[in-house]
Amino acid sequence: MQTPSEVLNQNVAAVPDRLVIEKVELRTVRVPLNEPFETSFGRIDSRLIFLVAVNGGGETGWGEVVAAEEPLYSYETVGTALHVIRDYLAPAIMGEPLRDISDLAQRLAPFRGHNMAKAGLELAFMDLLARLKCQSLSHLIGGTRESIPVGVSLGIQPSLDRLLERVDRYLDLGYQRIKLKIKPGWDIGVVREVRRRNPDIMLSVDANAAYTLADLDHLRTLDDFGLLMIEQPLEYDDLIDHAQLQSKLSTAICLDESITGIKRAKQALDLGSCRIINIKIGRVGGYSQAIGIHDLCYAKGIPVWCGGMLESGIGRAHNIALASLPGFVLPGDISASSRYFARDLIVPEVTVSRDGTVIAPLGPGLGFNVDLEYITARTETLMRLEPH
Ligand code: OSB
Ligand code: MG
Repeated sequence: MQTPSEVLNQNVAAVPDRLVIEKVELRTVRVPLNEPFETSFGRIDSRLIFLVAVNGGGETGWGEVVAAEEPLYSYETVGTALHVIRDYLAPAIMGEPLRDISDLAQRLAPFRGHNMAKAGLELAFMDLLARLKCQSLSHLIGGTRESIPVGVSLGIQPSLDRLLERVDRYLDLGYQRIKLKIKPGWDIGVVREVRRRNPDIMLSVDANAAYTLADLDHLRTLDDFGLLMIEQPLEYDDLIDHAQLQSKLSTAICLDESITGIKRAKQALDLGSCRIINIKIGRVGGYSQAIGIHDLCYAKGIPVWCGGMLESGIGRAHNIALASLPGFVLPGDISASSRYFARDLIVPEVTVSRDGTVIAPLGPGLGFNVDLEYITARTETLMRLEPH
């Protein structure tokens, strides 16, 4: 059987003759969140969504840069990504014909880091290719699953009662897994109570790097609660301490922040730093890296799942396509549009069915319509870039 990487190379190798990117449009769009989202590193009330549109071959492809406004989850921000795409990345891919996806990746490779900026362009390019080939993104990358299991990530709440109410609400809606954001002071007691009331649910926690190895004994208490995983307990760029911690915990560690590409994923598995990987297309720099990590884990029997960054429907549609690959065996952080926003940037909005799944659409590209009218109404910055 072909791996998704092989399918991708085969499908995308045949770029329509001389595909030239003629224009790149960058825009930021502010959308309010239905409720504030709080993690160990901060709290936000709205999302400044960064959209990328690329034109070529008479079509437009859409992508999203998932960076936040502040460098808290990652050093990248909306501001750094605007700068890097405008001044370096977009000029490197416009004008000259592109042969295939690896050609695009090669043109971006000389620029170090800035994975979210690179991914935004790659996503838009992949949507463009899929549209030109009249194929869904899921099919283009070798997806095998039409129905994607999903969970919900619940931020730190003002009170335990409020968290318990949210847990009940999302379980009632069908979500297959509940993930609780934790930090020192909002951890053991909260997890104990959620578990006591819901003995059989798939439950996990995400610390967003809020602990150190000095917290070993504290973190070990989490072993009592039958958690599916503990996500990124230690520093954001660490593999070594996580390997030590994993050797002393029975619960699986899942790495998020620390896995920035295929090479880091290999190192993490070799070191024993985790038993599960959260794949986010933005954090790893695009589809090629994301699919490569998937293939590596699939070959080794390591479960992966698709993480989220409170994306608009455009980023979410890409996540849905990615999560249709066979190795995405655990529920992703791919929730319904209504869990985040009163109105999404795509039509129809993403919905979660009673069995806790979302459907990977079959239409060309993203498979959703981009709501340009609403996007335009909420646009704060718009930049049109053309080859010089
Ligand atoms: O660590 O997974 C994370 C949101 C923003 C930044 C980091 C993370 C998250 C989430 C929410 O957990 C996932 C989502 O529902 O999009
Ligand atoms: Mg995380």
